Amino acid sequence: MEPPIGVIDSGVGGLTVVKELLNRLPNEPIVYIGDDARCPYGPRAVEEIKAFTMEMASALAEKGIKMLVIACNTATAAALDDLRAFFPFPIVGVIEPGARAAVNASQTDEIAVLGTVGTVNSGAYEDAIHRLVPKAKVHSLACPAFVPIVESGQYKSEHASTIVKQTLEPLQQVDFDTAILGCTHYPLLQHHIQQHLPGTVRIISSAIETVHDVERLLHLNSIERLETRKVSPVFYTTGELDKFRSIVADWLSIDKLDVRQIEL
Ligand code: I24
Ligand code: DGL
Repeated sequence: MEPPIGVIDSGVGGLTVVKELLNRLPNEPIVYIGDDARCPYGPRAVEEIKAFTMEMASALAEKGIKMLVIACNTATAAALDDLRAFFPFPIVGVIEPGARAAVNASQTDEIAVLGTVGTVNSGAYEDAIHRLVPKAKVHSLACPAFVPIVESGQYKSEHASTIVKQTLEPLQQVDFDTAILGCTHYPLLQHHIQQHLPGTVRIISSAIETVHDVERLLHLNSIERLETRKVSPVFYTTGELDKFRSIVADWLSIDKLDVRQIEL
């Protein structure tokens, strides 16, 4: 068996990236770790997030992977540089691809970034945007109430709409034409977010952009899988197996689910 693409996340949010990978690269084998036992990463200290992310990457490196995708924005912000310096395989984060898509979409070079406290405090999106367009203006907003709303399953509710409206209020004084959903969970709130931003604002979610980068890097390194017989992805969780399995099943609708537990 050839080594798969590894995907790591703080929990189940990274399944949004897996879904896009399965769509665009159906022949690629995938192994995923979700650190459900220690989710969320958003409010944690940088050093802790670095250590947890390194543990997940090491666990996959031991199993053998040809490439790593850090599907979590908070983990990418804290640990991408460290991991790139440490591991020999190519590593893709979710921040650079989202930043690139945003500067391409924006006509005014004024971009809003929504993310967890960890992602916003890191300044990683500002850095990535400024590397591409030095004169861009970046308006970052931490939205700490968003992940709990999604994880409580209320993301479609009127309550969710109210929380989104309140959280986005500081952006009313700000001019921007593009907003980045800088967190795995926010695409589930996209409808509410769009509703409480000016109608002309373009919303960017990074999952699709990230998979473009994966495709490019596979090709560049000549490590694509050429065989077309499908292989089913393998999912590991550090948390409760049954809950994890039901979210994977619900989100990905795969017929043969291989879900296991792992200790880091
Ligand atoms: N969505 C997320 N996390 C959860 C959840 C959810 N519970 C319901 N929904 N729980 O993230 C996190 C806690 N752990 C506990 C241990 O097991 C795993 C989960 C967003 C997922 C994005 C892919 C709502 C829900 C769902 C299925 C699909 C999508 C979704 F049940 F938002
Ligand atoms: N996966 C995280 C992110 O994209 C959100 C959940 C968490 O805080 O761990 O930032």
